[in-house]
Amino acid sequence: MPSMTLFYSPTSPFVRKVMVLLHETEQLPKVELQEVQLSPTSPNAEVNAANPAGKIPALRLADGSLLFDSRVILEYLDQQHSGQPLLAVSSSPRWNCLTLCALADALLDAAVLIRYESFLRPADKRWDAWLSGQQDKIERALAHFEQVASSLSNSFDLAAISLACALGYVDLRQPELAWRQRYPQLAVWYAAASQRPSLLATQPPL
Ligand code: GSF
Repeated sequence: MPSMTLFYSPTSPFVRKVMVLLHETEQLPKVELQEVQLSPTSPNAEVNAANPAGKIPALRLADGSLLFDSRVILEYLDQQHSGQPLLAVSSSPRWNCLTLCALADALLDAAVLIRYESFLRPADKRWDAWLSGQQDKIERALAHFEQVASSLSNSFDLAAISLACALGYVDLRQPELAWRQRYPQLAVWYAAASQRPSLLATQPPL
């Protein structure tokens, strides 16, 4: 019997992070999915009531309290299972993991903003310099992950979940980016990571 409700969309990369963690930690039965459609220009009233930022994911707990955003939800759910924690407890690996999580989320923020600017905004109002500024953030983040690819934790931790979901979203929305040619070590890491059952089960619909 599910005790929590997740505001959900199958194409949201931030929601996907939560779904991957639920798979990895065998907590899927605890969560009921409430599918919503939303964008900054067509908000969802229920999501606005759950999260004043009007964004998903948001998680309603059994006592009615609400958690957002995705990083908070990941940390909460990581404390609700008895397996190996996906966020290191000791200080140096912990801060390293959280910093990589933040960079993967920054990459995703830029990719989502580009999606809104190019898909939602009327073509005659598009701002090319702003779009290329966001694209540069994606490129710098990919270059950083290429540098650290060989030291990415062998265990599939919160940083790995965030990075894999970010790369999956780049492939979905910018298939022409061809990042694998420029970042070969990252490509090798992602090729292996994306075969995990948790990632295969949460692939966004095309
Ligand atoms: C970002 C969530 C987000 O942008 C988090 O949860 O980590 N920092 C937040 N969610 C998008 C959907 S998506 O593209 O994953 C969202 O809810 N957008 C609606 C809006 O009004 O921006």
